[in-house]
Amino acid sequence: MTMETMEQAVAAQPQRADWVIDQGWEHYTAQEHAVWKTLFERQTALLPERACDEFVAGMRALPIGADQIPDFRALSEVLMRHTGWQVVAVPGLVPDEVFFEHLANRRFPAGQFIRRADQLDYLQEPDIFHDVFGHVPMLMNPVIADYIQAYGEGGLKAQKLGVLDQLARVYWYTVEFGLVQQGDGLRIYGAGIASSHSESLFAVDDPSPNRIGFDLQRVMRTRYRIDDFQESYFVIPSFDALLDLAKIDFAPLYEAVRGQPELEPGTVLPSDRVLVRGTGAYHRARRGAGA
Ligand code: HBI
Ligand code: FE
Repeated sequence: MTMETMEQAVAAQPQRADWVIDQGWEHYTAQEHAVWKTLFERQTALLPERACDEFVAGMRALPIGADQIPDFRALSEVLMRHTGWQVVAVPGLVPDEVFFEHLANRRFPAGQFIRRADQLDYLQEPDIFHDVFGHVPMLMNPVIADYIQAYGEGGLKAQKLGVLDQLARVYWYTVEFGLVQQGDGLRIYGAGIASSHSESLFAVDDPSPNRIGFDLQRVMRTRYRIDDFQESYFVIPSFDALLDLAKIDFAPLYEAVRGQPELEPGTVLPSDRVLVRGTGAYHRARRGAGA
């Protein structure tokens, strides 16, 4: 999320400094549970051939099903046993430092609300479907569990150094929009893809986007789109790559990246390890239409 969207989104005053609210599970309406069911069934039909094995395994082991919006108490109980994480409810986007503080302490702040039935495909703030369906299954994996905690710690440091944009890109192109090489092809592990029907199809099956081998400094320089599908996805060879990333001291890298130009989302460099060179057709058509 950009700083601009953040400032608009977090205008309301929270009751608590950590922004945590009660999920109030008992108060979800039948219509809200029905929206969850629609989204859940649509994504579940799509993901077996597209999501990575870890995502599918995490989903199976959690109390997440079609019929009801999940209860954070039940999710946290299972997560705590596996990887020491909890899910806490927040109203929507929270300020960066609040977000990082939660992650650094292995608490995942999840939107309490669910999108309306007429907004199934697009919304600006992370709701319970994005956060729980997209993120929580991956938190069952020990490598991702440590990586996201490290991001929280790294975020607190990056804020002090004034290099949050660079770090946020790493989060964006891994936790939110990451692809992983697995068996016979490229699979989804990023929550922004896994929780989106249209982007799951686009990221895996469409000839338009680039799929480029993940390179940390390259990603730190690459801007991203928050309002449309990504033009490039970055591919890790396996989750061991994230294990290594979680241990890296980013401070010298921020220095190295500072002197280099920023890259537009669709740029392909001669030095890139290109797995799939996209046609770019989708975004070219969008720009042609004045978007
Ligand atoms: N708050 N609830 C919520 N979810 C996010 O993903 C989130 C946030 N606040 C800040 C934020 N993300 C990003 O801007 C940081 O990762 C940089
Ligand atoms: Fe997210």
